[in-house]
Amino acid sequence: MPKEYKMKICLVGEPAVGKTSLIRRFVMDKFDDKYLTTIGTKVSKKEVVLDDGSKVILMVWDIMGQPSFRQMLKESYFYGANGIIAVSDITRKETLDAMPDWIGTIKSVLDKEVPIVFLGNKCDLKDAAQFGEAELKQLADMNNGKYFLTSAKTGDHVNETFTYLAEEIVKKLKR
Ligand code: G3D
Ligand code: MG
Repeated sequence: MPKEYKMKICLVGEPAVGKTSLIRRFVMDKFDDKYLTTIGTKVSKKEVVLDDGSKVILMVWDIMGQPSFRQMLKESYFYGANGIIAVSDITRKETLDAMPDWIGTIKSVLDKEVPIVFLGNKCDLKDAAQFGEAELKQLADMNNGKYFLTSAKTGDHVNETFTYLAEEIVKKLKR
């Protein structure tokens, strides 16, 4: 019998890496160049159907950009998260270097390990890239996760990211 699941997915990453754009692309399948910077936490909802027919309702949490956020709101933001999408921007290496800090914050709140996907976003700008697949893979391997090069602009690997995460979480729940 196909089942129904509800999951909380949190996006993390430095300001302007493309978190909000990725969610908009996934939820509405479009990219709006004029979208404004997020103020506050926002939750979007989207249903996906997995290969086995299971229905998954994804509650996708978006974060506001301010660095002070992490300390202030981390408990409630990460509380009950079933999966994490950790986003960096391939045109800014410092957004990748910030990842271990984010992982530390997540681990300090969540008592169990949850599936995590590392994204190198803005892969449509690969001429301006400051890092690539090798660095992402290293980060993913170190944290027992998966990685994708994505573009919220072209939609490259955006659906794959969310579907992969939903599948991993369901696998974990079945264990
Ligand atoms: P954030 O939510 O992580 O802070 P945003 O990031 O989604 O607000 O995106 C920050 C800027 O990067 C936005 O540009 C957005 O259009 C752009 N962007 C996001 N994803 C991509 C992508 O995959 N490719 C390209 N080329 N740009 C992307 P502005 O100019 O509005 O600040
Ligand atoms: Mg945002």
